[in-house]
Amino acid sequence: MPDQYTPKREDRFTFGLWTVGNVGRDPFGEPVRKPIPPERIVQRLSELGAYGVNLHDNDLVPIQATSAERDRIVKAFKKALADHGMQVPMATTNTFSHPVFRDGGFTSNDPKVRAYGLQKIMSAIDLGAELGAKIYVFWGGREGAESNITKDAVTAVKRYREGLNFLCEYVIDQGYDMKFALEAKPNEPRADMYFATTGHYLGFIETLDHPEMVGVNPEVAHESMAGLCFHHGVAQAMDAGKLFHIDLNDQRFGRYDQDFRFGSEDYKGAFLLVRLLETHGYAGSKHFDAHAYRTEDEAGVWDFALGCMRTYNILREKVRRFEGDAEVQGLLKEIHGQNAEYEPHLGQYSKAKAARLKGEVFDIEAMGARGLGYEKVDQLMAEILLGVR
Ligand code: GCO
Ligand code: MN
Ligand code: MN
Repeated sequence: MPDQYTPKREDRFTFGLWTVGNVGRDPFGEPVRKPIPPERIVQRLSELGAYGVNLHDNDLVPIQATSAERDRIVKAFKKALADHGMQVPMATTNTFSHPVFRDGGFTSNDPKVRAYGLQKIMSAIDLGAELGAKIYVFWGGREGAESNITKDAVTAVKRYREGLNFLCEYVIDQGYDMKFALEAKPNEPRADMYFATTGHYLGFIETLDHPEMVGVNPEVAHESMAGLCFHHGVAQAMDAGKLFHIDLNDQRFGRYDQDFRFGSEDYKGAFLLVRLLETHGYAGSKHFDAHAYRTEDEAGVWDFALGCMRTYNILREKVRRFEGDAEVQGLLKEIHGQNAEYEPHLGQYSKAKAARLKGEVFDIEAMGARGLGYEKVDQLMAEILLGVR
């Protein structure tokens, strides 16, 4: 039965073919589900209210396909997209599964591998452009090391930059309307990956030839694996104008990449993330890079997909309730409006301001003795989230 949380196209929810298509293989066990054909994924996600699907080149076209096979597969896929009103807002390249990439694509010590990597990515970018993707994600799954004696880490960064600069020029040369989004992960599958966090990438982007074409694609699980606060990483990317895309999922703290259903673990973190995205006007795809528990069959996969989207919408409704709660708003006003007469002392430097500030007498004992009332507002948030308010 549809209700107010039922996903709609305008919610811009997307899934990767590899996410709902995940067959449940893990290092200890064989697949538990059969691959779902891309056309059925498109149809089922459309029925559930998603906006689009994203893909790696090889989620759709096998790595060794001839160009005739490729064209036939892409044609059938495009027909499914058109039949079911679905978009492909983002595409990416698999530069991690094939043994040739055992030591990375961009950062491999072997220039022949790096050359093949560039060739593969250019073809995948062509595929993405053909399907209408405006965002192109780079997740360097094998760009890292087990032993830092084997690859010079400074050279690795330079090679990554060289590869991205090459591909930015390629996109410009082709006249594609496409931007890049870089996705960080601290480890897995490599012992340590270069650019371990979104913050590493935000610094690196400014060293590229076309920083305006490149942003980030933070993932909940990845920053949590590093023990970091995802919320703060996303906020910094937003402030920099670099939040081009986002990978939503969930994760128990400090574990391997669990890719759980969005909002399945940390309700408070998920609520605050939805509030951040909604109140700061994030307009990109809300992409779920997650997969169903290995306990599930295909029916469970669709329960999982619907669950990701419904939880987002439920949390968005909770955000509305929170923002519309008079007591909460009163407390927030006190918190954010305290000592407002000091605001003019801050901001842009001037000699006069500096002189005035240096002459000001602050009663730091009185200032330091004041409690801030944060317990109360956090509890009100908890009560709204827990459904008793
Ligand atoms: C992972 C990553 C990937 C990427 C995907 C798209 O940990 O496996 O999150 O799922 O997001 O390759 O770039
Ligand atoms: Mn991941
Ligand atoms: Mn991801």
